[in-house]
Amino acid sequence: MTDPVDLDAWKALSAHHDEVKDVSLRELFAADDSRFDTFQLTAAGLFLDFSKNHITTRTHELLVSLAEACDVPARFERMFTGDIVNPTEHRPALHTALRNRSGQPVMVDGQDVMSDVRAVLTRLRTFSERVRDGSWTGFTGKPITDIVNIGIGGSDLGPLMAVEALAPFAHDRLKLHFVSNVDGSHIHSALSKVDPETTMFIVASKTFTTQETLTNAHSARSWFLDSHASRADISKHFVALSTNAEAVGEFGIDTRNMFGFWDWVGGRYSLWSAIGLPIILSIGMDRFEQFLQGAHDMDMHARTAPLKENMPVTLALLTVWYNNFWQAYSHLIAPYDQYLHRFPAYLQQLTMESNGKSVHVDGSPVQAATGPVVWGEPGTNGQHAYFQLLHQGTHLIPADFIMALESLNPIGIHQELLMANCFAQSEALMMGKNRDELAKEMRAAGASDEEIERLSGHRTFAGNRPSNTLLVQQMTPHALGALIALYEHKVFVEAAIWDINPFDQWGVELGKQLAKSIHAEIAEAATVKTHDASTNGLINRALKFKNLIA
Ligand code: G6Q
Repeated sequence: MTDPVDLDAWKALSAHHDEVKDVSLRELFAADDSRFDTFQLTAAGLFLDFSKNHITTRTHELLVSLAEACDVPARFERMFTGDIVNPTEHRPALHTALRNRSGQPVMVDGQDVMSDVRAVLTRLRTFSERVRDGSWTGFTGKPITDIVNIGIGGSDLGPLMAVEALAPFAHDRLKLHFVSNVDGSHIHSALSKVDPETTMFIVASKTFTTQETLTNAHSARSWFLDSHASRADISKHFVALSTNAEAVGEFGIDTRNMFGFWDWVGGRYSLWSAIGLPIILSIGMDRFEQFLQGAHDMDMHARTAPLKENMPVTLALLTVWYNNFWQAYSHLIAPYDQYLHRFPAYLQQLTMESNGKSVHVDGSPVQAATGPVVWGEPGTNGQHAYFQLLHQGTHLIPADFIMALESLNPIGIHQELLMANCFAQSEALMMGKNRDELAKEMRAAGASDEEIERLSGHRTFAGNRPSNTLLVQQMTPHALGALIALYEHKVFVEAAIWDINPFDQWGVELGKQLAKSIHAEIAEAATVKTHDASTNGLINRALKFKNLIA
């Protein structure tokens, strides 16, 4: 494989960067009245304004040439049609099949996987309707009121984020709780809020071997059995979402209470599968199907729209542009929507676990920087905290602003203010405030020339900070599905350009392995000498603190 940096398209972008890097966003807007119309896209109900970026039509063309040179359309086809796009685990990545609403087959090893997908959805519908309508009862005959999802990583972040994002559509009896951390405080805090007679536990684990999840699940089971419930009652209160029926059975969950998925569903891409059960219980199967439809509509767009008009491709190319040509290694996600408060955390896993790689698909080292650091918090809160660094700090941090135009809780002028803040921030980041503007403003407020001079360095803003703005009419299940799929495909396209595998996560495994061996040493409670001096010192200090060694 040719490293992307050796491609002519990459070199052309490098030369182009030298030409345009000193042209400001203000100048680009001043020179072109139609910039907003030129740099906008619509797909699956989402609107993207990408005009506030350091690009010209030439930049856009060169970026699209890079996507062509990296075979993005062919790579999309390989993923959509079940090719082994995750070669280190010998797997396809077919989250798109989970939301395939086209009626077309998706073949894996000569078998259409769609009938299995539909069968699980049908079982999930029947089960969730019983829990929602109260006909599924606990061991004392009462309807379920609380659902505790026990899972971590991909088996937690996606469902948690979506349940929160779609809170206005939530069932009015069922309360959802999520426990992920092995820190006992997490399960303790969930259990202190619920009643064993009316609580259902979902143990969500693809592998059903994850230490944190199994530890929390065992503690939940003990808590349940410590009430006046019997072992036979477990089947009314515990369900499993997993690919590992054997381990589910060994844990003591009736496999009739297990909803399966397949190894071609990656953890961080699994909220469309049975792992989405908390979402289904919260919003109901009909709305979950709208959520799948939103993602499918974005899939169709990603797969068929020309590269220049393709929304995930455009967002990915902009990330490559900043990451590799502007050395901007951090990317802010700022949802102006309180219900999307876990969306940045969810995207952090999606992007950083997928594209935090240093080798190409063939194992050779990459020459260019790969995935940036992704982070964020909902606006407007961020404006009163970290936005200072974006406006006046020394780092260039591209941002994505996400805004639903219509509030699901319209109260007074709240939505207008939220919107005003969203648009004001991207404008302020881009336009900044120069010395003349500041002087005019300060003079009008009665400041002397001396004072203006003294404060001008502190109170001027260089501006020229790029951003994208994504608008949606309302954050419905359909819109959320489209939004998540947009970012999934963006991550995929970035990986295609860098020629890395976005579907494995070997980095996660190392920590898991070491934690296992250190846990064995802590449990043995003898002085440890097997690690480096720092790790030995920390373990031994902890053992001394617990009076387990002298
Ligand atoms: C996601 C990762 C990882 C995984 C968790 C939980 O893509 O693989 O975050 O989801 O480690 O794994 P289990 O679902 O197997 O418990």
